[in-house]
Amino acid sequence: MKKFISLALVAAMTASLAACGGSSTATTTAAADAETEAAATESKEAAAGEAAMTQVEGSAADEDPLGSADAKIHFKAGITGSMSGAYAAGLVALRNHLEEMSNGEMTVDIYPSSALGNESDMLDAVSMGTQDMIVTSTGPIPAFANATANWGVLDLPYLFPTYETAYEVLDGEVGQFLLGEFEGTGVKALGFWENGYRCTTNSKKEIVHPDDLKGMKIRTMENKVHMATYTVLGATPTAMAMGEVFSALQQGTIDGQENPFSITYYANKLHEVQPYMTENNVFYSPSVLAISQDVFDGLTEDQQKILVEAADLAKDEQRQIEQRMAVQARKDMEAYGIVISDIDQDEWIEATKPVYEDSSLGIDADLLAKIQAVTNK
Ligand code: EAX
Repeated sequence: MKKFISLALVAAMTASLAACGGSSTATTTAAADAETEAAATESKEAAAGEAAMTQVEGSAADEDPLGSADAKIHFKAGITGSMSGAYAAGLVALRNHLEEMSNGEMTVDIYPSSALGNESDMLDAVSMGTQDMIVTSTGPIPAFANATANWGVLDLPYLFPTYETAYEVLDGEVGQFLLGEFEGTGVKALGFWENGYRCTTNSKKEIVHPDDLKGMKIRTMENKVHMATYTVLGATPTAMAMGEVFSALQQGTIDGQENPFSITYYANKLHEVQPYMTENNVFYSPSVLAISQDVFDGLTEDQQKILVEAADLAKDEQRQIEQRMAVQARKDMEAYGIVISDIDQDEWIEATKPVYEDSSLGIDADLLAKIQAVTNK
């Protein structure tokens, strides 16, 4: 049984000690002892191979996937990760805003763990109106429609040096232009959420330098920019749907994969089959919350306004939750016994530069220039 020690619990213990009015020193010491004790228990459990998957503030791990049964409108939303991941957390945040702002009229029913299929299939289902909502990575988007082919620019390695530059681009002119590219595809993109900084995991050895990847079969998303990147790094990229990754790693048909800490650990528990992780942050990867255009058009103007506003509120919360998960996942994974390697990022940036010269990827030079005008400021 996975032991959950909620950070909120430790914070509450600290707060209640402080509220007892004890002397500040005594309170601080007692609170610190409580926190140390909790951390010690956590790491003992984790070291015993039973990861204490520490829930972060905003986690949806204990939430019901289905929204309020009393709601009149249920948006059926598909994701590949479990309820413990940052996508589910964002959808629960969206649900809470929707139920409150619509007086319970609208809600979100979450279908996690690829229950509705892989991201490419779910995107098609949303465009056909057989699925209401999706939170997807950018993985399948460049190949989804002619109009969205230029999304590949967002998948370039080491494009966004910080979260802040990513948000400035995604919430600004370039991001809004790309969201608009879905116009006429049957999908309405409601905003950029967060997938995270994607790192490499594997079952064989520590990866510190790009050369260490030589000959390794690394699962990537079905995304040509990501595949080109792992090719120039010397690996053999193997495109595969997320739902198949855990068993492929377990059977050894692939040596590794690449995903943010939050997706690797919280959403898919890949730490159970991946003893090595490298914090190389090769891609900052956005995700997208999208709704079927037909479903959106079927809402009243007020309902549409509420949905757009709720999605924007949930966007900021989801990004913060993803970042909290990224930090906590590294701590939990190290406590579990995963070997996590840090790298010299300049070495990796240099090694992936040829991807920017690969004309077969069809990267839109103007869009790239606009992005780099922000990121190189
Ligand atoms: O969008 O497929 C992937 O690696 C994605 O990061 C995952 O499905 C979440």
